[in-house]
Amino acid sequence: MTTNATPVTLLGLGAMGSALATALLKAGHPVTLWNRTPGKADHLAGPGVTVAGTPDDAVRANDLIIVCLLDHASVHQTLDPLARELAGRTVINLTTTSPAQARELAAWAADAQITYLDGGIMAVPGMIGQPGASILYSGDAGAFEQHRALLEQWGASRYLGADAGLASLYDLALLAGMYVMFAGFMHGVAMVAPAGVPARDFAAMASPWLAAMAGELDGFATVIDGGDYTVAGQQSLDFSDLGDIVAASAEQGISTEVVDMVQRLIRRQIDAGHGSEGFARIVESIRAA
Ligand code: FVH
Repeated sequence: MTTNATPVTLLGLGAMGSALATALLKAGHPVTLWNRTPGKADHLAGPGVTVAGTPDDAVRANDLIIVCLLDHASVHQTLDPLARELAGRTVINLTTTSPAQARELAAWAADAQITYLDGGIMAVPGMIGQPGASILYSGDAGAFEQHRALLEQWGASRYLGADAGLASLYDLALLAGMYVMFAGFMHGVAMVAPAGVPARDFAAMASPWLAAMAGELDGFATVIDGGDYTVAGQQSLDFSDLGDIVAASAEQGISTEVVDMVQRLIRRQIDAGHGSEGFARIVESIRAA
């Protein structure tokens, strides 16, 4: 075990908190653990582990406090009574919150003289400490730099700026992309199911197809940032009309909600006279709520 590794307090030993603690222990960091329900640290017992009976004891043990609880409300319920003990220490909050909640917590921390860094985890617990895991950070730049080596034990670490809400904003925006893609996949599964196609067979075809199509994102981004949807070489909105997909879905007797949503975004731009422009223009349907 490395003896000069920063000692850390970790509040919250759910699935994610446990994975974070395991990675820190593997890297030689002494950890003090607290969880609301006792017993959740039992599987982590061993050299370098101290289990605190109260959150106060856990916070007093170290200058660096990692928080990974259920939600914003549980973070306040846990930290509010500890404001005095937390003053002068650093809190890195990896609990998923909204950008506004992250900013509110950062303001609360500033009032209490607590250094605050917010994090958005782009991984599931099994990925922590493995290639592919990444965590986004925003808030106090000094805290990020000071603890960067420790943060890298969990996954690739990226600092997005002093606005504490940024990590959450990017986190939720990336998750939005993921969930809509997953919904598109589920739509495809439902569409071929009446033809007797098992979801597993469809997934084997959809996975490389969607991976190849992800290569289009860069081109869309270039058009959007350039602000000119008439640039040559793009697939037009008229060509992208999802009428056939909607009709085929209805013929299969399934819900058309997923494709209707995309079709509405396309139609709004066509109806406004932009049918010959590129597909990326649907971002304007989304921007104008
Ligand atoms: N698990 C995942 O895949 C995702 C990946 C992306 C990031 N999320 C976020 O991480 C936060 C923690 O998630 P988790 O997976 O560890 O969640 P649980 O296993 O449900 O553990 C929740 C812990 O929170 C404690 N807790 C809940 N309410 C309170 C409260 N009022 N006061 C104090 N602690 C509270 C709970 O304690 P207990 O129920 O064992 O007593 C767990 O330690 C989360 O924001 C994800 O969105 C994970």
